[in-house]
Amino acid sequence: MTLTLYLLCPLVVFLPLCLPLSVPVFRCPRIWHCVSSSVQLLVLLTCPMFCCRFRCSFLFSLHFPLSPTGQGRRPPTLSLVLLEVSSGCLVFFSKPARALHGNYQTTVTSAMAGKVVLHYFNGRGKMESIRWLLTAAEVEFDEVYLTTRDQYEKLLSDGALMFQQVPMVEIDGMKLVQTKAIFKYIADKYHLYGKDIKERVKIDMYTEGLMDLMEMIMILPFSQDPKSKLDNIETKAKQRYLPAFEKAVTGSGYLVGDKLSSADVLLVECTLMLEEKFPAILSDFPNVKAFQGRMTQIPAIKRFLQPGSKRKPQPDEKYVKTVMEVFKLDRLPAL
Ligand SMILES: N[C@@H](CCC(=O)N[C@@H](CS)C(=O)NCC(=O)O)C(=O)O
Repeated sequence: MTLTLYLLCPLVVFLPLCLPLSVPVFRCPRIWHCVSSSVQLLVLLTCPMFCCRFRCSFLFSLHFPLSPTGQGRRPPTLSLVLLEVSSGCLVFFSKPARALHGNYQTTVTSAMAGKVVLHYFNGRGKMESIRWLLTAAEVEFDEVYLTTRDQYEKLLSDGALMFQQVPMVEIDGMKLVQTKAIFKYIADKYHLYGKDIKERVKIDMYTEGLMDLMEMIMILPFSQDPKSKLDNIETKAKQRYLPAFEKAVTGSGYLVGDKLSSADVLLVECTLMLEEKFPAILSDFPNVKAFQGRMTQIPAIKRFLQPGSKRKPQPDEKYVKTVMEVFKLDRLPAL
């Protein structure tokens, strides 16, 4: 519905003006200006591929309307300028326009610049560990937030989501899906994935364990009875996971080998997540607490923890609502 309105909007604005004056339409530079602007706007609306170009020509035509009669360039009247500016605003600031063109431009300009682009919701979910890892590797990234079903369907129809799921990350000319695969690729590329296969398998074991634990916390906002789940998470964290990490972070101070790896980055993210839910949980795990203290002093991580960074807050109702709308879920799944 919104998309239809969005497509019709330039017609609604321009046709009443153009139709009564359509003869002899090409003699009058002003009318020509109107018609050409309408066409430009229509193309801009229907064809995101050309939106940058047409935005430019649209703005250009504001200043120099061209007439095919050779009467040349004339400044448009104030009323024409106001008309175009207001219809332009309608178009550019409408919700679907922002979704389609904003995302399109972010993707094109970032991908062309070789920048990493993350496609996910404006929330933590499965993407947050990837944000953490890119941050630790000091890799800049852009984000395209999924806010509407239309955007998700566009990704599907573009064939960008191999299993119809996000997270999806554009990197090195590829569109990667599957969180763990993406995580490993980034870890490997930025030398956060151990020095040999023995280190790598250890990093994988820690990573899998941490992801299992974090997944339990991640799905809480989508659970029908989150309170009862919390007790179970706390018990598992204290009895199963934290004791293993308490042993592992002695020695070099890193989980694996003698340098930072993706598993360390994940552990610091996980400990902070646990403390949000259970503030005193690390009191019985002094080595893990000390590890967290060291890791949060790493400059890139320290910056990430400051307000205004790309780190996402804990999920709220708006985030849950958006996820449910995008995936067309009418009620919380029985998790
Ligand atoms: N194994 C996948 C699972 C991804 C996943 O479940 N993504 C959710 C959003 S967090 C999704 O796209 N769900 C839509 C669906 O499964 O149809 C991964 O780890 O990336």
